[in-house]
Amino acid sequence: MILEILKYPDPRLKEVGDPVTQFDTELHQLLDDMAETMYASEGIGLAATQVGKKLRLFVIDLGPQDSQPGKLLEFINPVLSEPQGKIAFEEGCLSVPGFTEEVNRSEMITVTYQDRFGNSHTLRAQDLLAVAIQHENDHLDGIVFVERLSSLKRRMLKKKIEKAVTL
Ligand code: Y12
Ligand code: CO
Repeated sequence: MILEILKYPDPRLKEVGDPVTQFDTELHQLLDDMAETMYASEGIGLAATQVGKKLRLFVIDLGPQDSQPGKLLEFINPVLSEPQGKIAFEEGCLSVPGFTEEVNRSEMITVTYQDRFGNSHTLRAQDLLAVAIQHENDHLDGIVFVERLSSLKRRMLKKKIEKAVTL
């Protein structure tokens, strides 16, 4: 089922997700629906907060990479650590359609997370995957990339968004 994606500045995007405690069919359905919604919207990442679910989980599929086909990744109760390096990346978000801005992130991070069955994993991620994980993890803390911009860039982008909404 395709879910409705909340659009910035919907106040529900500011909610902090609760840890997932039940690894049941309801969770599996939500993960499947989120993946379907992400693919239908041509996105590469989607967090539960963006579909109005106050839970700590997100899905990512970066699409084909280095002649390998795209792979759906599911992260539940992620915890980020060991940030290394800096990267400035032009980010977009399905909750802020039509707008992109350069955001400063860590180039490399470690993420510890659970899969849909509750098993724990650790992944060292870099470049685009590291950026995607940081972007999606921010959503779980109620942070949209707009809030990561310098105050000048943020004010300019907010004005552009307000203008687009009232058109
Ligand atoms: C790097 C940076 C940010 C992320 C987070 C995930 N972001 C997205 O999935 C962005 C999707 C997106 C899709 C758009 O729609 C189409 O391309 C058809 C789009 O364009 C418009 O809305 C006009 C903008 C963003 C991961 C990795
Ligand atoms: Co986003």
